[in-house]
Amino acid sequence: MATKRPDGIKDYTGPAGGWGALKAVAISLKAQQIVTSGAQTLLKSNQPDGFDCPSCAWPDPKHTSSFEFCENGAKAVAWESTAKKIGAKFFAEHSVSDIWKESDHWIEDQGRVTEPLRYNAATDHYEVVGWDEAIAEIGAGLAAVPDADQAEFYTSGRCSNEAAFLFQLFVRLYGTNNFPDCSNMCHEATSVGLPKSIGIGKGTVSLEDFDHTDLILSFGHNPGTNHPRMMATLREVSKRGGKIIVFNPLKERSLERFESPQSVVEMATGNSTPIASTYLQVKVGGDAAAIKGIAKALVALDDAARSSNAAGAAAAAPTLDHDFIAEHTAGIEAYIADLRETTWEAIERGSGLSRTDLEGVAQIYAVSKATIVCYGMGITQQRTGTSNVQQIANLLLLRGNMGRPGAGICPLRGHSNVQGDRTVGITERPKPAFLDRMRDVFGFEPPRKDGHSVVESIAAMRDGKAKAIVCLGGNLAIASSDPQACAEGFRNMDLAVHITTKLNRTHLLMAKATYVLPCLGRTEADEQAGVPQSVTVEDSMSMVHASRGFLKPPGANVKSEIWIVGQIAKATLKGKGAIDWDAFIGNYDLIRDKIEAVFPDFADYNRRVREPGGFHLTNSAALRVWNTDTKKANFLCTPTLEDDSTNGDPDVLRLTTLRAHDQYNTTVYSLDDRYRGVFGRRDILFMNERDIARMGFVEGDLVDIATALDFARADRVVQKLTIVRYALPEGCCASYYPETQPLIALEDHDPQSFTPSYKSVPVTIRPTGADLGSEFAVARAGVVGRSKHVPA
Ligand SMILES: Nc1nc2c(c(=O)[nH]1)N[C@H]1C(S)=C(S)[C@@H](COP(=O)(O)OP(=O)(O)OC[C@H]3O[C@@H](n4cnc5c(=O)[nH]c(N)nc54)[C@H](O)[C@@H]3O)O[C@H]1N2
Ligand SMILES: Nc1nc2c(c(=O)[nH]1)N[C@H]1C(S)=C(S)[C@@H](COP(=O)(O)OP(=O)(O)OC[C@H]3O[C@@H](n4cnc5c(=O)[nH]c(N)nc54)[C@H](O)[C@@H]3O)O[C@H]1N2
Ligand SMILES: [Mo]
Repeated sequence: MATKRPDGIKDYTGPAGGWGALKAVAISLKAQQIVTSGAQTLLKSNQPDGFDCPSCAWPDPKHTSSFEFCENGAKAVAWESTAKKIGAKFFAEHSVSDIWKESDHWIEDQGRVTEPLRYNAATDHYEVVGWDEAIAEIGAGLAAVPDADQAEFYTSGRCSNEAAFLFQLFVRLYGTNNFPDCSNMCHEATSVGLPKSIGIGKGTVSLEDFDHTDLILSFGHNPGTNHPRMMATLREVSKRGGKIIVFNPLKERSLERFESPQSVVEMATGNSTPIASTYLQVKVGGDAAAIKGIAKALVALDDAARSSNAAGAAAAAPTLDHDFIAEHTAGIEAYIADLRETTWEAIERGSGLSRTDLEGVAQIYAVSKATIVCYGMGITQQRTGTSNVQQIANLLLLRGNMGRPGAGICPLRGHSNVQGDRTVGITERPKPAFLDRMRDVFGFEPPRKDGHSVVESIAAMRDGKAKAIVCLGGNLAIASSDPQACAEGFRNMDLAVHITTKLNRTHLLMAKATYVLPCLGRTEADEQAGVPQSVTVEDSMSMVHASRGFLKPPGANVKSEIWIVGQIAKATLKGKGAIDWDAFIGNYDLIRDKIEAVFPDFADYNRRVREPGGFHLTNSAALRVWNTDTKKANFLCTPTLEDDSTNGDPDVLRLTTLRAHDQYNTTVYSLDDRYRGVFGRRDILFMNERDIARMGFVEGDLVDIATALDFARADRVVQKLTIVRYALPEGCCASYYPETQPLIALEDHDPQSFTPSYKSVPVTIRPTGADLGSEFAVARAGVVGRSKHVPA
């Protein structure tokens, strides 16, 4: 049909990458008014003597001599190193209520915050305050909280190992383990699920493994947008004949075809490289069923091989690695029994894929010599996130694909240092052995009680159980589910402190006392006591390396995160713990010495991190050392196959929430989503053509969507979305994060890891009705219309 498509919607038929990517970079540099300095800055990202790109956690290339082009890394760098700044004049001209009325994009796009700010409730303006005054007041405010467990300390994964380590030292001396962290909304299912399976909560592969793999199974990630530097690796694997099997409900352009902006030939001839050899459009939330299907088929192939061998026919190779299973694993019997009991009918219904397709994958897997499974948010942000991750581990263990070259598990981490922050102690459920090390090294008894994750801290804030919050980066109230709970929570606080590069909407939710403290970004030179300092970060593959910015900071009053954390610690603790915070602030090597003292893996930290490319942290599972309860890798079976939140009702669709191509989490660079054919808007509901017709709609209709789940506070609605047809399975739909946040109840999360189920929201759809109104409507002005959820 050649019907006219809605405004701003086009069919995107080209490959990902290519000239479009180069053009997008030029546009970003221009928008941030940094065309020449920006280009020089980009050449320093992810180089041995440069800064770590603040965008994603994909590792640096092996040959760091050449600049690795990345469109979205370039956007992140341009956004941070913008020439735009805000200070006293801006805040005198704009009240907080006025700023609130602007879009999220507008708020961040005003530029870098250059002065410490304190909110004045009488005038409704932020006002510039001196550092000494701000720090003294914050210290007094934190010290006044009656019980340390009534304070929350959030981190977003851009902060360095050094800042994170100092932050957790301060907070544990203060007396709590309340460390809500962006990881709680992201790869928590990995951190909780994998230790039980393989004894470590991280991926086991290194970048070199991709040179030796012949099969990649990719579940629920969109690298062309979120890990663009991974595209070069996938392209190499595809070019040398490796197979890539994709499981994703949406057809994502970059997983189909990629044109490398670094390849002269591809750019000149327009001959792009195919990525997926097989593309399976699994149902939203259907991955566990799909994985079980592959495993079941693999076991059946193994059975067949055995019986043909027993019958004396031509020798058939077993498809399971029986030696590995016997030597290294526990729990195979129960796991296989569960697979045998699981019917194909249930697998097909749960996954939306056919038995034939899944058996086909098993046949390819059965002959692969080395397999890597990569996965992202499509797997973790589910009610079954933890068990999804464990299913992936099971599948790899069946063929011994752990701890040998070219094989392993590869969770694609989010923020550039989210993994490092966890490694150095940002965790609300600390292990006793780590706390013992903290005690021995620093001579104090750290709190032992588990603290709050994101969901638990927002609940505590909403319910009046928390009094103060300090946010080391991020945009917690917008990134979290349930904006209303977040807004109520922040407004309940006696004290809120935000350490940040830019202003965002969380900073506009006023506590009794609220401060915004401006900090340096990765790209900027950080000098302490006249000496340039480096920080360190850990990537998705456990490589730790240094990062040193070189740009001039945006203002004399913009301080390093380490300096700010150290000053708050001094003012709050007043000598408690006898830590020489000034020494740490003056020389980051001294912080690294203490990290090394607490974590022996970091032995010789200061020397090793100065070597180009840094060093690799020991990964026990990669060495086939299993730090689990059984001292083996555990097959863990999950009897439940399907997330049955739609209750079998065909009018309830499963909504997944996505990042657009021009966005970094809650930061929206522009309203385009090029590879999905969306330009200049985000108020979109992607639906399957047949669902559109079956429900009596046509493309372009304006609809409201409501959650079908009945949590304590029902009536969660997002209004005025435009239906756009898209290649995704029937029964599923998709829209953009964070606009859809009002649909997700705080209580709707994976019970094991507390990861919100952002990727599986059961929704009903109806023609747009009367405006329901909500204060959060303004947050998305011109973007999604209005949303409302009513307190019980
Ligand atoms: N440019 C840019 N880079 C980023 C970010 C960014 O926002 N912008 N964010 C960073 C962060 S913090 C993170 S965590 C990562 C996120 O990186 P990704 O994990 O790639 O994140 P998403 O875009 O949320 O979703 C990924 C994919 O999951 C698919 N999906 C949705 N539901 C399901 C499902 O049920 N099953 C399966 N198999 N697939 C599903 C979607 O179609 C989409 O292609 O990227 C990091 N890098
Ligand atoms: N519906 C839905 N919700 C989601 C997701 C989803 O897929 N769907 N994804 C979830 C995921 S994976 C994540 S990780 C979270 C993200 O949650 P957050 O990490 O809290 O959010 P960001 O948008 O990355 O934070 C951006 C802000 O960080 C600040 N910032 C930027 N750079 C720096 C810096 O160098 N230092 C400091 N101190 N501050 C800085 C700026 O103020 C900027 O506005 O969102 C989660 N929420
Ligand atoms: Mo993330």
